[in-house]
Amino acid sequence: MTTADRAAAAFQQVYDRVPTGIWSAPGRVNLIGEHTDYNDGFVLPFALPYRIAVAAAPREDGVLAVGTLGVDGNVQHADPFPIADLEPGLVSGWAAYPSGVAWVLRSQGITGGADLMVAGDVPAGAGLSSSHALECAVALALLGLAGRSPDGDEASSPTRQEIARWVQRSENDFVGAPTGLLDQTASLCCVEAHALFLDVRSGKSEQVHFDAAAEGLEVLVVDTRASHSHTDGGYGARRAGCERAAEILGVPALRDVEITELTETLTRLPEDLRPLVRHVVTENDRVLQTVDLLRATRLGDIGPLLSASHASLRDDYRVSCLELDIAVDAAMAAGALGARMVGGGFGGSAIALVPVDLHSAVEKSVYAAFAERSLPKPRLFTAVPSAGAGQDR
Ligand code: GAF
Repeated sequence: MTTADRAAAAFQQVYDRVPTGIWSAPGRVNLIGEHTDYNDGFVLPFALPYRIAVAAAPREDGVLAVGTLGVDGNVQHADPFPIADLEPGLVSGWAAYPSGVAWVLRSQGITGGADLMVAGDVPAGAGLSSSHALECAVALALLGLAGRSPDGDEASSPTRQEIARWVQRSENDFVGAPTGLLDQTASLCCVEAHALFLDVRSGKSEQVHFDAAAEGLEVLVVDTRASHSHTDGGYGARRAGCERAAEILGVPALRDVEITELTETLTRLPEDLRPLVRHVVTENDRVLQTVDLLRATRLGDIGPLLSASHASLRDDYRVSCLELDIAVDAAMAAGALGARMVGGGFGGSAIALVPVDLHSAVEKSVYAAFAERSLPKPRLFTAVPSAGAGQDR
């Protein structure tokens, strides 16, 4: 049964009617370009084959009702809430994500109530963007019910990038996580067999062909099972540090710091901000180098850039953790061409670029490294660039 089928079946059981439609959105991994999005920089994510599906039908009373189907087959219900009354701070926990989307869409004139049923298989809390997949699927469902799906012909049809910005606002202002645009854009705009090269400042993007298997390689994801959150202080502190540095340097964002002038630029900053700036500037450059290699069908050569990204996130940006470092080191020791943590950090997942014939060796090495330290067994899977969000039926 697909996630869409599971959402539809649970919808029918709980609401005793057939859903009007089913929309779904994927989680993502970011090949490279971490903590660059809120600095107006470059990112290069691709969508995972794991998705969150939302079965939906309109209601006449302006109320948003949301149920979510757990792995145990039980449905958890959020308290039904009138959309007109939604305000930041009134809804907490997982229900804040769908509610925040309804709240932001209300400001776009979408005020109709809805029954929603959520089902999915994006690993939660793994730094693979399950919450953004949920938000994007809910956004498409509410827009679809209102006849304003993206890619439509009507003037009122929003673009996918517009929807990504609305979802970001719901996350920043309603959920209270000061995240950038990477994850929503990845979930909404990625396409199969490609990575999405996005210039966050201009919104310009390019679908870069990405076929690891054709080069005898794979992207192995290691979900360390170390939990993380972007609503506690660590993520916000890094972001605030970047904004402070940009202000001191008199530039709109760290994107504007030239790598050729980095050494001199750093001397104009207080010591605590220098590593943050060094990470952002060098990471943007690594994204550009990676894109050039992918365009030249030289995926096998991006390994050192991935590993340099990890070192920079670990030593300069200081958002890695023991489990992520262990995963990266164990993968490299067994022959991975490059490896790095992905997402915001402090837990979550790492990726490794692995020659297919070394898959088992890398897997064994990672499992052994975790077992040696008595850490919970990580979850490993091969990530294949998959389709972005859309209507299933
Ligand atoms: C998290 C955030 F949600 C993204 O916006 C991005 O900043 C990422 O961390 C780090 O690159 O996933």
